[in-house]
Amino acid sequence: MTHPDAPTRQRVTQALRNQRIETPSWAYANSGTRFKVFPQEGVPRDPYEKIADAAMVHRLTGVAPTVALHIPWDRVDDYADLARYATDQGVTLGAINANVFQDNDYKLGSVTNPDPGVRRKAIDHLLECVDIMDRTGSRDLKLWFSDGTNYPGQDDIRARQDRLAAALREAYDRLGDDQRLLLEYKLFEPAFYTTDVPDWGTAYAHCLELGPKAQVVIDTGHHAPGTNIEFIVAFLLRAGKLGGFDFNSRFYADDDLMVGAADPFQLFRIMHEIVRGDALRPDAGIAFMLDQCHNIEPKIPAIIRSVMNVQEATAKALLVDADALAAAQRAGDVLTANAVLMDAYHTDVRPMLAELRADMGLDPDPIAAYARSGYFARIRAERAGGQQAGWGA
Ligand code: RM4
Ligand code: MN
Repeated sequence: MTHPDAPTRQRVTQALRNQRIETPSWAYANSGTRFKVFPQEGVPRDPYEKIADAAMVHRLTGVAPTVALHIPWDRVDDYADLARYATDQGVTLGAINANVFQDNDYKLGSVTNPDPGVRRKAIDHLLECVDIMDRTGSRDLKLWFSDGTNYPGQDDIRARQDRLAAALREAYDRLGDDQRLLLEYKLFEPAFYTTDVPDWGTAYAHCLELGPKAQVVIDTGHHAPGTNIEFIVAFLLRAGKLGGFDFNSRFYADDDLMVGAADPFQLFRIMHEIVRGDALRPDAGIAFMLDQCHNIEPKIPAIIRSVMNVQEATAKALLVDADALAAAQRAGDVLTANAVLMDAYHTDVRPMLAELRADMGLDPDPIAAYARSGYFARIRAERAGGQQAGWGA
């Protein structure tokens, strides 16, 4: 598979041309660990500047036309104006991420808090996010809850599930016809004993109960080490319950490093299941989003690199010879089946992607193009002073 034939190249590049990857507003802002945030020069000071950076990533890659917002980090007075600004820049607003994890009231949980007043406040925030979606034209409400407990006996595990279900129901019932609720899971952190949505099974069960507009989102960093994520992808796709991804990489826990940096082979295996499920097409409804933090590396090039990493894994997945694989699987030919997959994985797809970019009127090397563009010098000068954006409202 070192030299894919012309029809294969044609099929693969067509699919890659149509691929869509959403970048997160918060990845352009300052971030760090609980030990230290190292501020960077030129970092956006408001949602408009984050969108400008996202638009730059799209201009260079051609496949990142939407940017996700996080509320309240990206709260503005006039969302229609923000949406207009995005369109002027050549992008549109994507998923709205609710944030019910940074208020003092949420110490014991948000939608699962034992105090009904706190639950009301958290649910009202979810409803506010749907109001925002109406104004931004966003399709997806993405929910991640930090809710959980630290000590056995701290709260009633089962009652918390009831409270969660009631909150999700209220948010779900507020959705318009073309809107979706994407429920994200994470096994632990910040809660260390129980987490109320710890795994895909819990998320799936709640989504099933809610109805067709509720789907699961897989954040690739939110699993125990060794978890077979591609199995989860295959299962949820088959069930029609995969809504999207928050892509990033992990070595240990929720590291939020660049997707494809820690384990490009895993990313390939995930994308293979996507291709196998015919879910790459934008109209298949899977949101391919990044959820990353660039704590020590320059942010815009890191996001460009991440987009390219997803493209490379996708290209390799598209190169899998599906007929040969199916034949080997039918024949029970374990070694050939595995070899078909590995042949595709070992193909150097970078020249094909460079050629595709040239065909799309882009620079074949987006990272070099960014370095040459003068964009960084400009934002560094323009964004001197003011309050840099970070993980605060
Ligand atoms: C969470 C989760 C959410 C993200 C926040 C910042 O761990 O991954 O998707 O919005 O972090
Ligand atoms: Mn996430």
